[in-house]
Amino acid sequence: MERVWLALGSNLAEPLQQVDTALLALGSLPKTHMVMCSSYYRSRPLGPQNQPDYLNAVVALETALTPEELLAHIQFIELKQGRDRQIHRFGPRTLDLDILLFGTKIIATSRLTVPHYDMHNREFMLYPLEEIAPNLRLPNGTILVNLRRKIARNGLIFWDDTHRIRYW
Ligand code: PH2
Ligand code: MG
Ligand code: MG
Repeated sequence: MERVWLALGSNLAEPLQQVDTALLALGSLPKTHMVMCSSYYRSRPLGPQNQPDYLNAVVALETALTPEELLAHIQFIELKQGRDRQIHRFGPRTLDLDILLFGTKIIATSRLTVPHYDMHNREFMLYPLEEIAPNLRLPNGTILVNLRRKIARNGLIFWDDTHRIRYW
């Protein structure tokens, strides 16, 4: 089993429901267990500014799936939840599931880049990740806390007042 960290994002069609539904789907993947989920955060859009704020969160899973298998499953979950792949790369979406880390693997294929190529620049990935993995190191040895200390703040706040880590 490998410990995997996924980032969740939604800024269309009831983001709270989208992310809750995605958690249920992730929890029922084969050979996979949900471990924990960060609080839900509200973040300003990266990319075009004429789109709603995002709900972002990070989950930890234990899985015996391969990275490619997990990718296929999460893309299917995105599709089931109405993901339109035609829209702009940084445009609005009902659900985005990104693999941040897959154990200590470093993957660079045409379909997968792990660790996530831009996580070190994204407040909405680093803060939720640190909430559930405060002692994490990246595969190259970088300490997560040191990355988080360096990024510019961009107004990240909790989504609502029910913020808490959830454990399964
Ligand atoms: N995802 C994007 C583009 N911009 N902005 C925020 N705040 N959160 C996201 O998850 C996000 C984004 C493309 O995946
Ligand atoms: Mg994505
Ligand atoms: Mg993304």
